[in-house]
Amino acid sequence: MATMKLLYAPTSPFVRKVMVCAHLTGQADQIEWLPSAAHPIRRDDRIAAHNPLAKVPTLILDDGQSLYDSRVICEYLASVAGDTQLFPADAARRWQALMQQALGDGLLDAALLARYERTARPAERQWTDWYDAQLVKVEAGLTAIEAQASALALNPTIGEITLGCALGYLDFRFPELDWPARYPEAARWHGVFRTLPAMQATLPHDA
Ligand SMILES: N[C@@H](CCC(=O)N[C@@H](CS)C(=O)NCC(=O)O)C(=O)O
Repeated sequence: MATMKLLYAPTSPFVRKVMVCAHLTGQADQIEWLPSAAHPIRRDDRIAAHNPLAKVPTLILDDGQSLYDSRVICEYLASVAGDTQLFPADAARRWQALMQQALGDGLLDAALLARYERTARPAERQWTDWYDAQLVKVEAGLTAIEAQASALALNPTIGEITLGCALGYLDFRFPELDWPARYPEAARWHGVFRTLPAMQATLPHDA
């Protein structure tokens, strides 16, 4: 029985982080997935009623309390399930996982800004320098992932989940970057990580 509702989009990499955590902690069937249309310009009142930022993911608990953003929701799901793998207690592993999450989230923020520049802004107002600068952040993020790829695990923390969702988003929305050709260690890890059942069950797709 569903005890939580998630305002979600099947294309969102931040929603995917939450869905992967829900699968890994055995809570996917306790979540009712509520469709929404998050957009930087067109505010979706269905989301705004629960999150002033009107972004997905937004989780609504049984008592009506809402939780956002993906970082908070993922940690909430791990805590409710008594999971100690996703957010390790050991200090060194915890900071590493949280840093990896920050890296993946930051790469995604830049990729999303680049995509919004091309898809949400009228063509005559688009700024190539802005777009290119976001892609510089994406490439620098990929370089950082490549440098640590040999240490990435398949029994994931929130760090690996976020990096997996970030790389999956680039495959989905920026195939022309062909990042696997230039970051072979990251590509090798992601090639196996993407086959995990929780990743396969949450592949992004246009609605
Ligand atoms: N830091 C947030 C980012 C969430 C985010 O940017 N979500 C996008 C969809 S992928 C969104 O709702 N965009 C609408 C907007 O920018 O207003 C998180 O981790 O959940």
